[in-house]
Amino acid sequence: MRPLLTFCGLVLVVAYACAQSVAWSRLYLHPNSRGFFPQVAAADSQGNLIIAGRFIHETQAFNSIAIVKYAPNGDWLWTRTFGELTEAEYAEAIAVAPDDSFYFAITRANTNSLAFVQRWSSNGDLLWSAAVDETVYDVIRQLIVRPEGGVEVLHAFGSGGMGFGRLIFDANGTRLTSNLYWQPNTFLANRTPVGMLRLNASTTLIIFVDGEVGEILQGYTRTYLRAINSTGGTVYERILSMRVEKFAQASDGSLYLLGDYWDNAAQQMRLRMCRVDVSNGNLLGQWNLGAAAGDATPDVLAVSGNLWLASGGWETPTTRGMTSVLGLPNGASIGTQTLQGVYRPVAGVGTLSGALVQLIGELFPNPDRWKPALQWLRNDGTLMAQGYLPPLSPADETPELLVASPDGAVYAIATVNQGAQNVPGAGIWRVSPPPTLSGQVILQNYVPAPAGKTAQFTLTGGSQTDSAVVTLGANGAYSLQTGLSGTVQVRVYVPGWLAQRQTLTVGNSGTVNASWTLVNGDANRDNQIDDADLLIILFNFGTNDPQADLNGDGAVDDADLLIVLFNFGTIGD
Ligand SMILES: [Ca+2]
Ligand SMILES: [Ca+2]
Ligand SMILES: [Ca+2]
Ligand SMILES: [Ca+2]
Repeated sequence: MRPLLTFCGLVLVVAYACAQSVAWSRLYLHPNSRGFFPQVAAADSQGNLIIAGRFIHETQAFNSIAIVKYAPNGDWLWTRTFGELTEAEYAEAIAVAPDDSFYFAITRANTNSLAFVQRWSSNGDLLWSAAVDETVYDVIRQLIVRPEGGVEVLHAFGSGGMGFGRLIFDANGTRLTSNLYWQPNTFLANRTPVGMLRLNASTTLIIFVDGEVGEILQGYTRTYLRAINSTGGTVYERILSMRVEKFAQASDGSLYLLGDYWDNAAQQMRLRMCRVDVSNGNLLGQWNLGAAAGDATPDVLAVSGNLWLASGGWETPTTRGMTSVLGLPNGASIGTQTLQGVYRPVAGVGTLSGALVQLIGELFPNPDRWKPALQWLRNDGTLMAQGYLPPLSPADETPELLVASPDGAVYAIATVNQGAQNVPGAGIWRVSPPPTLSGQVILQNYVPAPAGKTAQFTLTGGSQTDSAVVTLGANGAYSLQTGLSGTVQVRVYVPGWLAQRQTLTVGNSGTVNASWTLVNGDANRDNQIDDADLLIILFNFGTNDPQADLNGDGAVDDADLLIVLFNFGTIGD
């Protein structure tokens, strides 16, 4: 086996990432079929996994749909199928409702393609199925569950061109709204929907691409942001100078978009990002991802809080690879990773802890076969864990889907071939998050609330070190996810207090509770309390000097002097 994901160039901070914790893996083979191909997946509120895809009948030519549900412990719960023997069906989109029923979109391909919106119970009962047949071509792109009930549908349709529709179904399958935006009567006649974002109960943002602006053909495709109201009227429309493929909303409500544009100097398609204020469509920022230095494809965009992770595969005349960039809302990068070789970034998700997870495919030689790998990134850019997923087959395992479970784990899904039998199935891996330390950092003799103070954590396990700056919450509460496990020495330091070490036993996942009570009195911040600290208090006595005001009450007085005297001679860890 080749070394794990050889890094070249800059690396996302710590290269000492630990192996990740795979809770279980399964190979789902559809009974009485010649193969199952996973297409969409989602997790419900309990962490159950729902995968849907197409399966090939044993003797009939036209594939149909299978939906499979697994429990978080790996138990197979049920399989359901949908389709006709004389037509081919494809899974297009899935969205889980708060009651763990789910909406599901299917295409039935024929000379007239037909789309279906369906609702299934959490037990796998088909509650209703509504056909959508606007034109010859009908394919649903996206489903969004409406908090007030029902589902919003982004639909691609057309006949000799491509337009889009926004449809709304209520929870019982009645179509309430049909806003159809037909293809333009232009040379390309093409407005292809990319996705939608529900802004509030009455406004939805539609993202679509068009190779023309005002009927003039462009050198590369532009992206349109059109916010529509409840009757389909335009609230605003904006044009972005890139072709968007991926989008994700940040916790501050702004929208990140990842796409490509024609770079004249390089004579290549290069990656570009935008950040947009969705309330009015105004551009908050636009930047190019120059680290993906080649003909690049916008493959992955994931967001945690306001932090973004963007990845793209690229090619130059002499080499190829993939580049990932982790960055801030202003576009500044806090970490870049470039892998040279045949890699494919497949998907990325933010997780419960704030970590970002990326699913990568790597092509292995002799014989050529794809294998999936995962990377876990802390939101400060630290690579906490990475590794290949344990093999389910010696042949191709092509990574397809990545789902964040609400319990903090992720599900990675691949199309797995089985060598001699060559009946593909769905490989499923449940991967537990890296371990978390949590507890309290108690700042002794400190009057103000500790929330907002920062503590410096240094973790050492064997030859590996992980450093992090953690902002304390109410009562000094903290939480820190790390890639280190086993016997880990943890040192916590807050300037003004003495550092303290503890030796902890850290599992491959799960939470370790550990609290610290830090001794006050180190005015000069050299990690010991002695004459020097005493002199600082005495010298500033009667002032409000913040360094000498050890207890933080705004005055340098007897109380601060007593803190030093009481702890005099103490040395930190
Ligand atoms: Ca079929
Ligand atoms: Ca049709
Ligand atoms: Ca000192
Ligand atoms: Ca004081």
